[in-house]
Amino acid sequence: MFFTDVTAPIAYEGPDSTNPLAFRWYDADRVVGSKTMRDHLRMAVCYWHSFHWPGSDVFGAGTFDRPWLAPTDDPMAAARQKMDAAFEFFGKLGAPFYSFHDYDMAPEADSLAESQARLDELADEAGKKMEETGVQLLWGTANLFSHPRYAAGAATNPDPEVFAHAAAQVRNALEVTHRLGGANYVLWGGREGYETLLNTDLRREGQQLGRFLHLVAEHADRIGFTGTLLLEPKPQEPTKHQYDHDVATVHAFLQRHGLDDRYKVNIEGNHATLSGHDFAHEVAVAIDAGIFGSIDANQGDDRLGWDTDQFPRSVEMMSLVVYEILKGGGFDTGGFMFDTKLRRQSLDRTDLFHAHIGGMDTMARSLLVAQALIDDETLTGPVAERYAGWDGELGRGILDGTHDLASLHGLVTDQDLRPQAVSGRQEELERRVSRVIEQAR
Ligand code: XUL
Ligand code: CO
Repeated sequence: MFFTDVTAPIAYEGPDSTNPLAFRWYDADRVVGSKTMRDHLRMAVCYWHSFHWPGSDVFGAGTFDRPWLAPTDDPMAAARQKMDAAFEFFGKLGAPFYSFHDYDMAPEADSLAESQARLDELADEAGKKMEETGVQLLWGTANLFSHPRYAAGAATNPDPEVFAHAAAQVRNALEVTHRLGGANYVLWGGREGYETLLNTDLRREGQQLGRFLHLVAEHADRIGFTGTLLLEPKPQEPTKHQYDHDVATVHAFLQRHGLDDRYKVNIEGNHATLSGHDFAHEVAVAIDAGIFGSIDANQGDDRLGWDTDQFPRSVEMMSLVVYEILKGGGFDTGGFMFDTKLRRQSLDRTDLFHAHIGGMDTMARSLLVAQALIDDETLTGPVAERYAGWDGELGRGILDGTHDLASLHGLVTDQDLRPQAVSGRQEELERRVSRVIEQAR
């Protein structure tokens, strides 16, 4: 046992509770709208930041109390300890899902064959623990960015041998994800991009990435993987220009390469804001394009221009994200995955509980707000009213081709049309949303 400060599963105690190790909003079995909170939110803990990262940064060593990460000459024994810690945590927290990269579950070895053997062995153990605890896999992925071979990209590397290595690694990770019943498989292209055009053939790199994604989709079909394939947009970091910049860029790329019916997106809050968008904007664009898949639930810092991966605490921001998702029909195979890091000074193992309980409460409260916005039609009425003209004779005639430029010119001049500007009522609508946030219970 690694989390001895937490002796029983975290319980729901209601909004007035002052117990720091209890949920105030996440009441898994409570029905909201048509589903339980558990089924709406499908929340997942990530293996890498929570169990594989020691609290190091570019300036300093690990700070966290994580005995399973201590230096060792038996990396497989350490990986088993890490897995024990992870599943003890998932169970006590009551998280229904988790996610992992190949090499945060199984330490990478000298050869791909040995790495694969290690991953197969540990994945079998994970499978047993999943059966025992009922925790499910939201998604698996391959780490195609840490090893020096990937410095110039994985699929977009100028060297096809690196492409081959990445392909082989994804084949293994995809098969393991499939064996563990993963609901999705994610590809995040942290090194798929470039630093300078002086050494880059942008066109070739795009073709390589398109080919890679076709190979992955073909293999998924061949092995009968029925989960969703997801690309995770991010504009930069670690690479200066990343090809999967934002949702709209990814959508255009998928269309250009004939992949838009095969891939959806995994949208991360902090990546959305790094690309200069509101988080809710990215979700709305994905839903509109029919490529909405899943969410990495985190948030950045208002003044830091990098990916701080903080636990979600803004109900104001998350309510608008959940609202877009509910309007779009909710998650299918996706969920809210905590791609989130503790601050480096949060040394204690129990800090992992405080952070996740806070994140889960933020998402649960945001769900209540979003459902209330839908039930009260807080925004649907004003939006419908704003566009009402498009349901009238003129609006319909423009869209269905009855009108052309000449007929519209005739209409404006003959009738001396002088359209009047009307208020967008933004501040009034913001106040309506605030009232729902204050009152949603
Ligand atoms: C990096 C990031 C990754 C992906 C999975 O910014 O978000 O953790 O989610 O590779
Ligand atoms: Co992420």
